[in-house]
Amino acid sequence: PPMIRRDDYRPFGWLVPETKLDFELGLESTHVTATLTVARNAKADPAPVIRLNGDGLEPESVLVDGVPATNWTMDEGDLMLPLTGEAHEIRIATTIQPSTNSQLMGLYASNGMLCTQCEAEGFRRITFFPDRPDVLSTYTVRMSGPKAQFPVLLCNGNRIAVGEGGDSHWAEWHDPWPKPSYLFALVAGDLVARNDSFTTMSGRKVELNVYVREGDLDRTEHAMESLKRSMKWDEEVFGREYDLDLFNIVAVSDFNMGAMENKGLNVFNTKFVLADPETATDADYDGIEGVIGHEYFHNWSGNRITCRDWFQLSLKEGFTVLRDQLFSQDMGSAPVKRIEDVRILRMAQFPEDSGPLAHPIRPDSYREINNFYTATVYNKGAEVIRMMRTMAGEERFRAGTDLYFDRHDGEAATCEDFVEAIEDGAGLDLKQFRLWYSQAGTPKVSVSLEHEGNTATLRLGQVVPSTPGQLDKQPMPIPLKLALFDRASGKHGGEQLVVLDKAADTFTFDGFAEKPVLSINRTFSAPVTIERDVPREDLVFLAAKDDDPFARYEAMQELMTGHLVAAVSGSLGDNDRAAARADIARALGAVIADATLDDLMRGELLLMPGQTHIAEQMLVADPGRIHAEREALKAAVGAVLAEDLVAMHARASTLPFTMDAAGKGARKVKTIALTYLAGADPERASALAASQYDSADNMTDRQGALMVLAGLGTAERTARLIDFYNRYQGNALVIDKWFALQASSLHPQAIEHVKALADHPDFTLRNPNRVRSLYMAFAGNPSAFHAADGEGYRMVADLILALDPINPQTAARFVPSLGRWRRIEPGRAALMRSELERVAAAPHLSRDTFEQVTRSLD
Ligand code: B3K
Ligand code: ZN
Repeated sequence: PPMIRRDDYRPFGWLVPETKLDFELGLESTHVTATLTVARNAKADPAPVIRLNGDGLEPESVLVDGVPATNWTMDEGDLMLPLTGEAHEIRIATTIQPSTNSQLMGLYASNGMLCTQCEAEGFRRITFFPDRPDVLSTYTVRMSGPKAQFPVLLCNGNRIAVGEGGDSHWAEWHDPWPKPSYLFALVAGDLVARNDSFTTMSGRKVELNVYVREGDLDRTEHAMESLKRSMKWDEEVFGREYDLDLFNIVAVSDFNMGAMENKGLNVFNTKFVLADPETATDADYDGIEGVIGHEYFHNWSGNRITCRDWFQLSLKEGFTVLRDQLFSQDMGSAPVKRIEDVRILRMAQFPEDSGPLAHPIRPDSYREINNFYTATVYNKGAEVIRMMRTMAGEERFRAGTDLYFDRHDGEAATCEDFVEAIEDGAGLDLKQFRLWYSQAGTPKVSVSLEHEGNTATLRLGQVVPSTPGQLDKQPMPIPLKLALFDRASGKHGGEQLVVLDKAADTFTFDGFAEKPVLSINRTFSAPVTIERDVPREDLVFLAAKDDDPFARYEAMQELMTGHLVAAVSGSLGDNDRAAARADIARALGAVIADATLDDLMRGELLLMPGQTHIAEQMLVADPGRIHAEREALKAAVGAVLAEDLVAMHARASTLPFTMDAAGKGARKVKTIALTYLAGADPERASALAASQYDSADNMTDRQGALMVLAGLGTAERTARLIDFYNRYQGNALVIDKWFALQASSLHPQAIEHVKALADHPDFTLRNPNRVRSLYMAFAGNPSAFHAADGEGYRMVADLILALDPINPQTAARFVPSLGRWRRIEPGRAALMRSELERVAAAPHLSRDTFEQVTRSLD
């Protein structure tokens, strides 16, 4: 497959002001007639032939200005049609088969309904079209089909006409806003809606619907409330108002990702719509609020202003992730949300940035764009824009985004357009800052603090590591929020922002009779790795006293990570190990006892660093040893703090179920207590977990208890797993949890459990949620996936090979876990590599999997 390059961008030779689509709907076969009005694009090179992209389509008839055309040719699935005049009308008919569309791109059948997914290049699987984001067109769509099978017919924009005849009916929709083809959507099915409305700041009354299958309606309240909150928040915080009279959300159970921001018709994975306390956890509720917000916010950052080409993806995704993060921060606990977002970044993006698939947030080339919907483009993209906001301050940043929305409304824009608008609107000089868009790799910042007389001297250095295709890097501006604490009083004289924009720099601070304690990269002001030699007592100090909650969390993490890295590298004697564990247990004990903390934050401070994060600190990691040391620390802490943990569990258990911060916090610390206890005293933890499970009146408690039980070899385990399955049989989202809990468990036989579950009658490769619930959970379970004999690697490679012909987009998502081989100890690395080679050697690999495997082996 060819390599597409950012530098090769050329505007399209034709404009498509109007698009008319006619769908005769059927699950087996749908007939599509597309009528395009095209006109020469004065801003592009003359194009005698128009390229209409197609993927697996055959033209049944091609008419130009009403006359059958015979001079067209096919090029790699695309239809090439010579055109002589300035403007024409092209009409093309095709027939597609939704029910055999297992890729879930284009028009496909899910559970008896029809729906679409067009981003990035799915529209070309529906009809021939210039399927690129810089071709904006106004759509009018007519659809007809059997009334009984498809009582609900939905499309973008507004419904302008309906009619019926015999068993069939039709609807016509018009979307007044010009849009690229990737934002097209159509849904037809037997659906019911929760209906509501929102009145915008200028007084427009918008009808809101959340469409689901009959029986799911009573689980849509949270989605609807989240939507209304999103609409209000975007008006208040970004000045953005909704621009149609109708906003529809449809939930479908077969979906490749979370959701899709189609204009006026968002299509969602059921996982991000359906919730009630009996079946959804607190994390599920938060996920729904975040994704509903994310897709809604795309209406401005993505739809009103779209991307010129797919290299600019972070223009809409990075910015929209930042917007959804800020929204969730405002809806709940801001510090806890920030900590969660940093944890995701470190878990998903840092490894990407330090591995074979590293790429800048604005990539330079790709073979398959679906492979670039990554944590780098999304989450690091959000961090990059967040840094601009930190440097400008909220008010000036808002002036920048106002200018951006104003200047580029209705356009297909670039990342450069965004940076310029922030520069002009916020009054920032971002010349050097643009490197964040072009350089991949997580910068390493070295930090040391010296003290002499009354002066503290801070020495900072930065290195941006080499990444594939980028060997030499330039220093980037790195905004670091910091504070210097007086040891005696536990106070600091104010937070400061320093911007490190050289390879090395020195900053001095006067007025310190004694060496202060440094708190740096507060709120995680820059997405970098801090490298410093810091005494454990300073970390204990910050963990207890820092007034920035993020910095407190960070100090706790550093305390545990530092110890685990030392322990794994074998540089610790028995005494050092015991001393470190004692310090950690004492710090954690102080967190349990600290009455000033709320439980949500307490839970964050009690979390152990994940195995991926620990592995990231080492050049080559031994997953077996990391796992062993991490479990040993957990057990040691659990033993020392057993009574405190049991008391915390008991205290939190007395709170009745509520959805406020107190209720959520109580549930969070309960399960954390069980986790530590399970390491120290499995029998006691098992009994406590079983009683939490049995008395649970909500999914958070039930799932948390079952998660702990699933990892233990106790009698309570099997009975609860069976109970859970029987209780929720038929509820796909909950059965997904049942698969995931077992696949991610600490149980020594987890690998055998996964094999058995793959043969379970409820398992299928055709539903992405189910595939992810078993195999993503497994690939993220270090002790099972990294089994020393390579069995885990073999299973994931087998999955990739089996899934690739069915759903290449989802199959390719499993490659990165094997692609980490260079950072793993040599024995396992060889096994991982040979599995990648086995995949690479398979015939007929999809473009998706081929690209990921090749990059991982290079
Ligand atoms: N824009 C879509 C993602 C489409 C992914 C295509 N492989 C959802 C989102 O980011 O909001
Ligand atoms: Zn998005």
